[in-house]
Amino acid sequence: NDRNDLVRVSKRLSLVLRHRPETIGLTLDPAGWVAVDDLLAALASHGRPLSRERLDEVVANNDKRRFAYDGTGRRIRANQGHTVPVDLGLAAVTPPPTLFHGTVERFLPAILREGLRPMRRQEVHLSTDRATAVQVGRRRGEPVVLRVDAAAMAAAGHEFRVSANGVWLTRSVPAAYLTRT
Ligand code: HQG
Repeated sequence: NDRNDLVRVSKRLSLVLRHRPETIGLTLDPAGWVAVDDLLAALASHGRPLSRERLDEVVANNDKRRFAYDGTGRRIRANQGHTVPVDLGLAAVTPPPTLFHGTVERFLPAILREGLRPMRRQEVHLSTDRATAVQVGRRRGEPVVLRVDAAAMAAAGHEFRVSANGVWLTRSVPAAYLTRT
């Protein structure tokens, strides 16, 4: 059905705009942008044709607003979640005092030892609300939610950025700032 197709296209876009642009012969610019014309041509030449109208629908209706056009509508990028190195050009901002991270029990020993690390991604992903963290953790099993003392981190000089779709990003979270909830 249509919803499943939107999800399928969103996953394909996540793959090429966050992780493996080379699989369809694309290169992202340093800020993660790619020309929409190039994206559509690359998808078509790799057997995954997508119309501009359908792309518009995916961008507009995506549950997490994962993708954004630039001001001209000629370029597109993923709002967050990259594994390829990109500089999104987001300004460092003061975070809310508390942020949350959703994970699972099996990662806790390592996390409490070495803190939250970005792993394959460029940054650690945090949310302002607990419910989102529960959802994020649930992707991997029974969710465990960690509270991040963002106020103390900011006071200690850690930088925070917020993506266009409201995900809070930071390079790492030392274990001292984490509490299991
Ligand atoms: C864990 C999805 C061991 C971390 C979601 C997580 C999010 C450690 C996993 C976004 C660790 C990395 C990101 C350490 C962290 N030792 N494990 N020191 N530090 N971990 O997918 O936050 O749908 O890269 O807890 O909704 O789960 O794709 O990060 O379990 O917003 O748009 O290592 O991805 O968004 O996993 O998810 P991920 P995440 P999208």
